[in-house]
Amino acid sequence: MKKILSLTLVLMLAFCFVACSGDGTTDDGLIRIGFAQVGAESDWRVANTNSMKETFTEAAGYDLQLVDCQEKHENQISAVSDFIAQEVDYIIIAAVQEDGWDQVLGEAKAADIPVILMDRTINTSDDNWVAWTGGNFLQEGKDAMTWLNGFLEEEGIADQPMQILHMQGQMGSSAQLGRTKGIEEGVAANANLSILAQQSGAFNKEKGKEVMESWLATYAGEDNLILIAENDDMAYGAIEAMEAIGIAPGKDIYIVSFDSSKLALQTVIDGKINCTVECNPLLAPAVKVIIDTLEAGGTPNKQEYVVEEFFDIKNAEERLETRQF
Ligand code: GYE
Repeated sequence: MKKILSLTLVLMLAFCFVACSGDGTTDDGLIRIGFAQVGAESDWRVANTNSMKETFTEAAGYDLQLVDCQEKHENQISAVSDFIAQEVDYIIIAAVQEDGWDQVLGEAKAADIPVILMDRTINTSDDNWVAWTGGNFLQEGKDAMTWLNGFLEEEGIADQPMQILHMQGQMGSSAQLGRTKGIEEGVAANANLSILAQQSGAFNKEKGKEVMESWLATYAGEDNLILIAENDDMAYGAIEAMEAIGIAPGKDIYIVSFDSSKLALQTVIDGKINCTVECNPLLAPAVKVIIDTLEAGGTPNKQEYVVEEFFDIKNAEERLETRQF
């Protein structure tokens, strides 16, 4: 009987040694990453998810657990709580909204799990996260307005009053807040520009189409309209709404959008989007640099902006072929 008992004990200990290792790494030595992704609302987001999956593979030494949070803050909070309970090695967040992070990130900190922010920034103490990488949304908004001013000059209509239909992204996300600020500042700085309507299309094509349909019902007869959509997908929806009633996108109504996917560059070449301001979703390699640095005991850069440009009829064609998303 004693023998059986001690054999059971040995087996139990052996099992525990293999299955549960105290620091949260898996028994197979993989680095465990919990990634709370916004959702799948746009081409940008899908490219971003793919970038993560392609970079953090098992072959490269990672165990990536990806949670699609369906654009809900509550889902992100529970995903992050689960990651803490599982004692993952790193938590990566692309945040649905800027606010509401203090408590759960305090818990991650207490559990000694480094939090890396990707794409979106959040409102919380800097001590609650290790590093951030992504685009400069305020700058993107400003770049859109600089481009627009130049375009209106070239078209010879810079002295005419122009009316902007401003379609915003997911409200409360840093991408929306930054771009909106840049756009509003640009409008305020040019006496010939005004915002005729402002509404969210939630960064998605269907919603973008709906919002444009409702705007067209009221404003289709107005002159000098410009649509500024805070991402390409909403612009695609708006283009469908315009074409359905015989309005030529890019001509009857000028269009500026953000992200610059391959499809957006093609739409520029087709003359339906006049400018798309770049935002790069292929952020996983930069996140990997952060993790590699931490694994080596180093300190990663706190904030790392990716380089961004814009595309219009002058450069879209030559850049389309090498475009990666
Ligand atoms: O522009 C939009 C996506 O946060 C930069 O989120 C990202 C934005 C991107 O849904 O298409």
